Amino acid sequence: MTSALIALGGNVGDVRATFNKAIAHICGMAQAELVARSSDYATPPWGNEQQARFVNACVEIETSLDPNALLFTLQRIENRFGRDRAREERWGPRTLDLDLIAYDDATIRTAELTLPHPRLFERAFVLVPLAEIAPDRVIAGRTVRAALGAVSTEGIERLPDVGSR
Ligand code: A4P
Ligand code: MG
Repeated sequence: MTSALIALGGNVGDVRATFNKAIAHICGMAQAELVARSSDYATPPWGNEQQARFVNACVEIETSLDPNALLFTLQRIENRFGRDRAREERWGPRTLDLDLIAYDDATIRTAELTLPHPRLFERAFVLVPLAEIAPDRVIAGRTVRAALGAVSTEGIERLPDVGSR
C-alpha cells in the first residue's frame, strides 16, 4: 500500500455532497483506505476568474493501485459525477476535478501524468486543505507548510462541518 494525496475541486452543483460520494468511490474503486480528509474550503476561482467560487478539499489514501491506474480510476469517477471534458474549457466550471498531487515520493513526467502535480506550489486552494492533513509531508523538497507560507490565502474560507463524513 502506498500513500497518495488527492485534491478535490468543483463549482457546479452540490459540490460538498459530490465530494463525500466521490471519496467513497475512491476508496471502493482504488482499493484504498482513507487516511485523512481535510475540511472543505470555499476558494476564489483561479485561472479563469469569471466563474463561481470553488469548493476544495484534499484527502490522503493508502492504495494498492499504481499511479497510472489510480489516475485512470480518478478520471472514471470524475466522469461518473458529470464531468464532460469534451464540453468544458480549461480551468473553467466543473462538477468534480480530482487531481493526483503526490504518490509516495514518485517523480513522473509522461503525457498523461506528471507527479508531483506541476501547479501545486502556485495553488493556495490545494495547499490550504493539504496543510490541514499533511503539513510535514515533503513534496519536491519542500514541506507543505513551507509551501503554504509562500502563497496568498486571501479569500479562502474554511466551511463549517456538515452532516456525516
Ligand atoms: N494530468 C497530468 N498530471 C496529472 C495529475 N498529477 N493529476 C493530466 C491529474 N491529472 C494529471 O487534466 C488535464 C490532463 O492532465 C489529464 O488528461 C491528465 O492526464 P483535466 O483535469 O482534464 O484538465 P483541467 O482540470 O482543466 O486542467 P488542470 O491543469 O488540472 O486544471 P485545474 O486546476 O484542475 O483546473 N480555482 C479554484 N479556486 N479551485 C479549483 O479547484 N480548478 C480549476 C480547474 C480552475 N480554477 C480553480 C480550480
Ligand atoms: Mg484536473
